[in-house]
Amino acid sequence: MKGNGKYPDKILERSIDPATQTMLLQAEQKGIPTVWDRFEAMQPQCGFGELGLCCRNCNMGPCRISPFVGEGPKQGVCGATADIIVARNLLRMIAAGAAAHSDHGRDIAHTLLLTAQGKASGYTIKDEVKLKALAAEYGIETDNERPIAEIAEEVARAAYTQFGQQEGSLQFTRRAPAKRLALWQQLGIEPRGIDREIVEIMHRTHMGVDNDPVNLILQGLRAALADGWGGSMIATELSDVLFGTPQPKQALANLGVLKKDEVNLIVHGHEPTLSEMIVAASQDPELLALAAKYGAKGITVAGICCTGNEVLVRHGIPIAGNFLQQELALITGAVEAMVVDVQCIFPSLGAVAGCFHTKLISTSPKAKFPGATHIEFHEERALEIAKEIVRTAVENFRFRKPGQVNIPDEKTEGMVGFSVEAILKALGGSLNPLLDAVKSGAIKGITGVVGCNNPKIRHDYGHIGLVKELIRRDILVVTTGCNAIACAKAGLLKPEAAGLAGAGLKGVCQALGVPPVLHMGSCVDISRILVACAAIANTLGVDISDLPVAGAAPEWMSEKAVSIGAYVVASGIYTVLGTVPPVLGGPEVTKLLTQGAEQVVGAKFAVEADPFKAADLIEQHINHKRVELGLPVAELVAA
Ligand code: SF4
Ligand code: MSK
Repeated sequence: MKGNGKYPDKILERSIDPATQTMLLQAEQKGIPTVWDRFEAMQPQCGFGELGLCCRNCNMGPCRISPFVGEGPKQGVCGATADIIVARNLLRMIAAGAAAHSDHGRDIAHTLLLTAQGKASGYTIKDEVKLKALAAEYGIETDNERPIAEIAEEVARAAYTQFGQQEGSLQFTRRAPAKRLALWQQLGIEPRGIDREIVEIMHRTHMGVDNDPVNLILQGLRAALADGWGGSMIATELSDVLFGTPQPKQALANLGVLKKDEVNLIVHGHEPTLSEMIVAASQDPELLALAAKYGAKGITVAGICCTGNEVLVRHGIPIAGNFLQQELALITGAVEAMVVDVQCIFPSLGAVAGCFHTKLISTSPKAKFPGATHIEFHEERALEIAKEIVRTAVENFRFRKPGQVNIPDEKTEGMVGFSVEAILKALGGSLNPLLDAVKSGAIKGITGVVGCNNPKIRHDYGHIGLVKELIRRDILVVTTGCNAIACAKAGLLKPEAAGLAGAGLKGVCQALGVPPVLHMGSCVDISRILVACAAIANTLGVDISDLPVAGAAPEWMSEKAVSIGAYVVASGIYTVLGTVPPVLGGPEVTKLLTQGAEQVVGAKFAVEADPFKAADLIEQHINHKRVELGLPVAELVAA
């Protein structure tokens, strides 16, 4: 690729996002290495690792299996084959991903419990209707006479039990269509308790335990289901109860949301408990007065990654960027504090912050970082701690060096906050208008496009290429996580983006006044997509695997994404990945995931890095499902 006069090829090849390009140039000029430089320095990456063929599960190893025909060892020291090693490694990724989401869910249950007991500071129950609906699901008395706090305490305890449960089933799996549930039971993959399934993965993948790749993968699906229909769903539902169920609102996205003349505080990570309080504290008159004293016109809170998505969809707090922009946000020189909780936070941030006046503030006892100041967060003193953090940022404003400040101009407006409840409201209270549009072919199908960024793929190119191509083909897109942020930056969350959609989808969006890409929230909010699919399948009296729907993660990188992919496929949804998971060294495992799974759970994985070819795969799949449902099928739209 030729440079464009403004940026050299190297920068243009790294990202399609203009704000990111501006900051990459800044990084280079300032001599600050970023994730892309480290990725380049890491080349060539370990071929054994890429194929999933190395094992360190015991100290007879490390072992690595040669992928070459006739050459090198074909078994580990214990006799483990390539497929056994690949399956075990994949399962451990699922365990870590499911643990991360679920521990997040547990923390939200903890906050709800403390709130109900009057022990948490600053939190209230924001959605009593949802609380009562959840209580009813758990079989908890919701009599009108019953104090809300009492119901909330029982719901929090009921959610807690889902983690340590040893037998029985997870309550929210009851939301799945009866056919799906029966299939999980028949396959022996219905999750019993969230922690139990994760622990069982760690047991089974210990040296000398489960050495059947198929049996291993089935346990991976069970733990992943415990994430999607358990830990993640608990996180979403209880967050809605505590912080409010998202409703459509306008918000801004990209690094241009940072303000030259205000205190800028970035919240980054995944959990909404602290970021909610930071938002409240940033409006404190005393802190605003302090900011004014130091010459700042106000306090801007902006998000990165999913902690950002949580406050974006609930409060319209601007989002500064997605995963690969976290270092670049600091390189603007305009950030007084970056406050991090858990997940997706680069250990490099402290060093980058150290090049500026920026304070990196870690807050979770579970996640400390080099170069960070640790201000530990506890719900019991949430507002007080949030104020201390905001005060730290405000106090730091006077140390900002104006000569170092370079905020890119780009910020794009979009509509966010499409919870299932909000979608239903937009549809007039019933799924029927959506189903009618799907039945007529105006909307061919629905695809959830989610997941991270990954320097293996040009930043945002995989996301935006695929989403634009899908809406052009009349496929409605629902999105979460870093894809949602990419779409916001690219203007795809504006109702006017309907102009980029095919005629059918455009008509539906214009009639409803919604964009063709619906931002449903953070990574744990992929559980909202499961709930929507279950509701559609239940309304039509079919299984989720019968629906003209698909999933995609064009730039995924995290272990959480592996768990997500596994629960989405186990829920019956065909899923296309943009980066290759480390499984290709195991032919049996690869075949199972990309072919055999279809016969087992009614869905499978595909891997396609080219977003246009990925759109072809998805459209073909959706058309196939439409034929099976007896719905009209239009000709394939060429890429
Ligand atoms: Fe090697 Fe087997 Fe030990 Fe893995 S479990 S390190 S393959 S001996
Ligand atoms: S933040 S898990 S990089 S989507 Fe949820 Fe983005 Fe992936 Fe983290």
